Parts: sequence; C-alpha cells; structure tokens
Amino acid sequence: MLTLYYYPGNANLAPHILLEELGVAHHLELVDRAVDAHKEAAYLALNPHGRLPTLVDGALVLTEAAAICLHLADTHPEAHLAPPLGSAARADFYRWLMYLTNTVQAEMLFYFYPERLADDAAMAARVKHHAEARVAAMFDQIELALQAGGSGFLSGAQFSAVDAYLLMVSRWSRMMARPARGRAALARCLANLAARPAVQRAFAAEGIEAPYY
Ligand SMILES: N[C@@H](CCC(=O)N[C@@H](CS)C(=O)NCC(=O)O)C(=O)O
Repeated sequence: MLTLYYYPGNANLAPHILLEELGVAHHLELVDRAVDAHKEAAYLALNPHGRLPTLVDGALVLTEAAAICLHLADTHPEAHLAPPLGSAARADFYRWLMYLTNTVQAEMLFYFYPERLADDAAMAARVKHHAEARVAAMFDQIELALQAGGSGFLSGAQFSAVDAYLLMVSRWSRMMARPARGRAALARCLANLAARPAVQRAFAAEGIEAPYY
C-alpha cells in the first residue's frame, strides 16, 4: 500500500492525480498545515524539509513531487505516464517536468512565501509582485509550446506526468492577475485535464472544489 502525505492542493496534487490515473491502492495521510503539522517531529522524521508531499512506498520514503511522479511512472510502465527511456520524447518529457518543478514551481514559492526573501512587509510585497510577473511570463512560454505542439498536452501526443504537474502549478496561479487559464491553449488544456475522471477523483479526495484552476 502506498501512502501519500498531503495537504489539499499542495505539491501532493500531481502525484495524487497520477495515483488515481494508475488506479493503484493508496492511502492519503493528511498533514494539517493549518496547525503546522508539517513542522512537527513525527513528519520531519519522514521529510526533514518539512514540506509536502512525501510518498511512502514500502521501505522507500520519497520526497520531492517531481521525483514521486517519476517514481510512479517508472514503477508502472504499462500506464505510459512517461515516454520510453532513451527516446527523444522522453527527453522532451524531462525538459518540461524539470521546467515545471525547478523554474515555475520554484518561482511560485517566492510568490507564496515572499516574506522569506524580504526584511519587511513592503519588501515582501515587491518580491511577490516580481514573482507574479515572472510566473506570468513562464505561462506565456508554456502557451506558445502548447500552440506549437498542437496535441493539447504539454509534451508529446498523450497525457503524461507532465500534464498532472502542469495542472497543479496552473491551479496555484488562479488568484494571480494573469492566471494560467487566461491563455487560449492553456485554457483548453486545463479544461480537458480537469475533466479527466482520475483528476476529478483526486480533487474530490482532497476536498478541492471548483474553480479548479
Ligand atoms: N521541491 C518541493 C517543494 C515542496 C513544497 O514547497 N511544498 C509546499 C506546499 S505546496 C510546502 O510544503 N510548504 C511548506 C513550507 O515551505 O513551509 C517539492 O516539489 O516537493
């Protein structure tokens, strides 16, 4: 039995969508950020970073949302959540998954936690403002890639782990002045992703209601 430690809508959402896409038995364990449970000793013993998510798969304790997505794809090759190893399609898949986690997601942390990079509230507001603008420019690039690709998926011709990640980070932009959904190809892509039965199950299990992104 796999256990995913989660808080509704956090970086657990992409791995959670993949668990639902795979249809594998799993247990969701709430880490209640409302009471800082992610900073308590019991959770820090699993994830010393005090962040979500964490996946426990037998003896394996795995942190980092993108690593969890890759692990789920690797351990269920029949589901084709990632293209074949060594293929050009796999390289493109890596490119987009890395971009989403180490560029878009990383920038979003500045938007959500600007006080960590600022000395006072005014500086934090500036950090947040700049992060939001930079994230918008990133979604502009993703929009161009979706338009050029033409498949409705960010990498390749079919759903992959990249798309679950895209939906997750797009959801995080929903309160921004220029949310991901405000671009034509992204709007179509996100609507299709959100309508997938597995995605709907993940939303429901985390208690997430519309608007989803
Ligand atoms: N690189 C990590 C980042 C995880 C992360 O920052 N998660 C957020 C929630 S979306 C979190 O746990 N924040 C709590 C904190 O930073 O104190 C990953 O992708 O798993």
